[in-house]
Amino acid sequence: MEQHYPFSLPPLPYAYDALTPQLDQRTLRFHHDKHFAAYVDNLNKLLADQPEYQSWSLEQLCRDWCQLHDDIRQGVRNNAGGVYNHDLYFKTMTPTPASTPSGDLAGAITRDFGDLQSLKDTLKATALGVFGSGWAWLTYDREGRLSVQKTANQDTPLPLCPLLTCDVWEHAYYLQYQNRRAEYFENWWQLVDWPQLSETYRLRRTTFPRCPQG
Ligand code: MN3
Repeated sequence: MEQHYPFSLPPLPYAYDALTPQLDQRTLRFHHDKHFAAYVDNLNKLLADQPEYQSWSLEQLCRDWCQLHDDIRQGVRNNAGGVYNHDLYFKTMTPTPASTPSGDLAGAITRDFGDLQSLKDTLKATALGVFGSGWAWLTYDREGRLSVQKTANQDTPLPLCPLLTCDVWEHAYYLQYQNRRAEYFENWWQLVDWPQLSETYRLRRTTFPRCPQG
């Protein structure tokens, strides 16, 4: 998201029913229109009377939240992270997924995980291992090395650059899957937009120009 205050809610990049049966319309409506929107609104409210931070990019707010004034520090940490994480989450799912990565990314997955199944197994174990609310990530560093990370609450993996993320807050799946996080993960995995991720990774020197590791 290439912007600063006031932030706006990015539209869902596909129709609300486009990801069925893996994610149903009701789940997407609540997740995007209520939860994601609330993070955007709350972040704007926190920054409304903080002109010195209104030029900060979303990445900067997420990465450097510890430098903010005491009274807004934790709120910005939570809500800027909520905006950043959900933006990536919705953008990296697609109604017309391809089953495999290609190009540089395919090579990097082989190099760093062995194969795609091993990456999936690691990411799944990480997603299922998040205690409470959080996120499981596929990230890359300055050298393009891939790794799987987890973060709690709405924390981001910055300064590692995120490529893909699975939201394992219950609000991401509870309406459709109740407590079945593993089933949600398996179905979410089917929606991953590998062509887009492959292109992002190919362009990694320029895709995240503000990312210190990029
Ligand atoms: Mn969420």
